[in-house]
Amino acid sequence: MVNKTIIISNRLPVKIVEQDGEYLLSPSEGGLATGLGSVYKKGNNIWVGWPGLEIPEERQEEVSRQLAELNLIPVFLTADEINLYYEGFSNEVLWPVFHYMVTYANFEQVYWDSYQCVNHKFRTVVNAYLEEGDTIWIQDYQLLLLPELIRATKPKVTIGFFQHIPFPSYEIFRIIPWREELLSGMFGADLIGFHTFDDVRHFLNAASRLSLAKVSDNVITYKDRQVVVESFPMGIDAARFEQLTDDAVVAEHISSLQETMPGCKLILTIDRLDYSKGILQRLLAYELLLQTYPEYTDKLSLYMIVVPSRDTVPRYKELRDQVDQLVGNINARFRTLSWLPVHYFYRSFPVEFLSALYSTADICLVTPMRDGMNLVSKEYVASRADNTGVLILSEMAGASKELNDALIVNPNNIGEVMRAIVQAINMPVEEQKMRMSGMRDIVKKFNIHHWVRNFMDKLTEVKQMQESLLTKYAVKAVREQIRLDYEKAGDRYIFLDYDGTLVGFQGDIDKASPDEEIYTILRQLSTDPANKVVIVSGRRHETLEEWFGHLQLDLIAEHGAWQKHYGQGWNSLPLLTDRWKQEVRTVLDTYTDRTPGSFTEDKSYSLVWHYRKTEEGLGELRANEIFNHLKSAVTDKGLQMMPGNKVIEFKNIEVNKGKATLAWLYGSHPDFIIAFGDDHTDEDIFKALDPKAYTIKVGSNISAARYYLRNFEEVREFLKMLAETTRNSSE
Ligand code: GDG
Repeated sequence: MVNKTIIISNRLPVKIVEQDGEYLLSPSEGGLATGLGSVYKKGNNIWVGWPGLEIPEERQEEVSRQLAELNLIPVFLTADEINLYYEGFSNEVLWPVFHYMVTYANFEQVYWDSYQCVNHKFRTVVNAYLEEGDTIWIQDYQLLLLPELIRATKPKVTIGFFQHIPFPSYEIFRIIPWREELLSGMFGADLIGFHTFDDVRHFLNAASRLSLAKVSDNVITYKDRQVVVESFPMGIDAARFEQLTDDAVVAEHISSLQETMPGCKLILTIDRLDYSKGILQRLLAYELLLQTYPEYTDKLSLYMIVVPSRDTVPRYKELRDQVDQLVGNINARFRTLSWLPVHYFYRSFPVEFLSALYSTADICLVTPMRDGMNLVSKEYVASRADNTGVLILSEMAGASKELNDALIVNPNNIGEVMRAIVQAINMPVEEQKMRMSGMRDIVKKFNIHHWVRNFMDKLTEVKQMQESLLTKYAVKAVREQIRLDYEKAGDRYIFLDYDGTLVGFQGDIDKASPDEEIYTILRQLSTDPANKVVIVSGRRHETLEEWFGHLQLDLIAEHGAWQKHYGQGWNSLPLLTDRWKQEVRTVLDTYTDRTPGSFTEDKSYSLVWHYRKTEEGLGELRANEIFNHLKSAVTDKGLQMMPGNKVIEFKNIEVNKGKATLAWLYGSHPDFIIAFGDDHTDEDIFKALDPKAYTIKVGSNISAARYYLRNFEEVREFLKMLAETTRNSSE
C-alpha cells in the first residue's frame, strides 16, 4: 500500500443540505479547500472532519458512503459536542484568548472536558485509516490536542499542524487554565506552522516558559523528539480572483453597481461577524469622517458585508445588535433623500458578487483588531487587474507583514483610520498603481498552492532532519566491532565525561564520588600502555584531583579551563575576564531564592546554576526562565549559556570541551579514538572529533554522536569489555 496523506480539520470542505429526506452534498469552494484539494483528492489520500451538521445515527452510514466518493471521512458530532467543544471551548475560550479578548473568555470545565473528548473522537476515526509511514496535516485551533494523541498511538507517522489564527503573547496565553496540556498536545507534531513570525515567536516563548521543552532557535526538543516551528503566510487562489474579473456574470454585477452609485467613491468591507474584526471601530471612524468632512456627503458609499457566523454564541448576538444599531444611527444621521452613507448586508453572497465588489471598490477597508492572516485583503489585491485601488490594512492582521504597501493603520486609533480613508480618497492614480502592483506581485507569487507546497516540503525536510539526528543504539554487533578495532589499535585515546556517563545522577553533587567499580575499570584501562585515558569534565579541578589524581589519567576540568597531563601539574587557560560574573550571579541569586533546592556554583571560568535537588519540573521551568532572562546579556558579554543535565552553565565562549579535546589530540594521530558523554557540553566533543572516531552519547538518541547507550551502567559494561580486551591482548 502506498503511503497516504490525511488532512484533518474541524469542518470537512463540503456543504450538506437535507432536501426531501435526501442529503445533498456540494464541495466548498473556499481558498483552503481549493489549496488542499491538490492533496486530498489524489490517490488514496483523505480529508477527515465534521460534516457540518448533526446526522442521526441511522443515516450516518449513508452519508459516510456519499462522502467517501469525495475522499472525505466524517467525524460525527452530537449537538452537545458542537455546543461544548466547538462553540464552547474553541470559540469561547481559544478564539477570544488567541485574539487578545481575554475578558470574553469563559473558562468552563465542561467545555474543556468536551474538547478533550472530541479530540479523542477525531483520533479514533483517524486511527481507523492510519498506517505507519502516512503523513498527517492537522488544521487549526479546534484540534490542538490531536497531534500528541495520534503520536501516542502511532509514534512514527509524520504530523504537520497549522494554526490559522494568531498565537498570542505568552502573558496572554498563560491565562488559560489548561495551557500546559494544550502545548504538549501541539508538541506531538513534527512541524508547527503559523501565519507570521510573531506567532512563531510567541509560541516558542510560551513553550520555553510554560513547559519542560527545551527551545533552541525555532526547534523545540520535547520528550526526546524535535519539533520545528515556522511561519507559512497563507495565500489565496490568486489566479481565480484575477480570472473572475473577466467573467460575464461578474461584469454584469459591476455595471449595475456602478449605476447605483454614480459619482460615489466605494469603500468596501467584508468580514465574518466577529468581534476580532473591528467592525464597530471601523464604523466609528467612518462616522467621524462624515462629521469632520461634511463635503464628503453623497460622495462616499460604505459597502459593508457581514457574513453571519456563530450567531448562537451570546457575544456574537450582542455584536450583531450593536452593529445594527450603529449603522442605523449613521444612516439616520447623515443620509439625504437620494444618498445612503452605509450599505449594510448581513448575509453572504456568491463569489461572483464579491469579485464585482472587489473590482468596483475604490478603497478596501480591512481593520481587524487581530487577525491571523486576513484573506479578504489579498482577494481585493488579486482582483485589481488595472493596479488601481487603495487597501487600508490593520497592522494587527497577519497580512500587514506582507502587504506593506497598503496604508497601514492601528484599528484602535479611530482618527488615524479616518485620516487613512481621506488619504485613500485623494490618492493620485500613479501612487495607487505603484503601491498596488508591488502587492499584486506578492499575492500572485505566494498563493495558496505555494503555501501548500511550502508546508508539505518543509514537513518532509523536518522528518528527514529528525531521522538524521537520531543516533543509533550501539547494539551488540556495533559494540563488538568497536572492540575489534580497539584490539587492533596500538595507540588509543579514550575521552570520558564523568557525571551521568560513568556514574548515575545524585541529588548532592558531592555525593557523586567514584565507587570501587569505576576505579577498577579506570585502573585497568589506564594501565594498558597503548591507552591514553582522559577524563573531560565540567567539575572543578580540585575535585578531579582529589578523585583521580592518584590514577594514570589525564584530566580536563571545568570544560577545558583547567588541564593536567598525567604526571605533570595543573595548567589553566590564560586569564580570562570574569567581570561578567557579578552581574550574572545577581540574577541567578534571585532565582535561587525562589527555587528551593537550587544553588549556584562558582568555578574559575564559569557559574553554574544547579537544580538537581529541586522539585520535579520546577527546576526545568526556572532554567527556561533564566535562559530567557539572560539571553541577550549572554551575547553582549561574549559568554555562552549551556543547559546541561540539571544544570545551566554560563562561561566564557573560549572554554569548551570540544576545543579542549582537540588540543589534547594536537600533533598525535592515534589509531583509535572513542569519546563518551551525556549532556549538551559533550556534544562539542562529538562535533569536534574526526567522523571516524567512535562517539557515544549516554541516555538520549538525539545527538551528534554516532551511537548511543542507554545509561551509565551500559557504559560501564562496555568499558569493562574493552578493559578485558586490553588484558587479553597484552597477556
Ligand atoms: C481565519 C482567520 C485567516 C467572506 N464573505 C463571503 C465570503 N467570504 C470569504 C472571503 C475570505 C473568507 O471568507 C474570510 O477569510 P478571512 O481570512 O478574512 O477570515 P476568517 O474566516 O476569520 O479566517 C484568518 C484565515 O482563517 C485563513 O487562514 O486569514 O485570519 O481568522 O476568503 O472571500 N465568501 C463568499 N461569500 C461571502 O459572502 N463566497
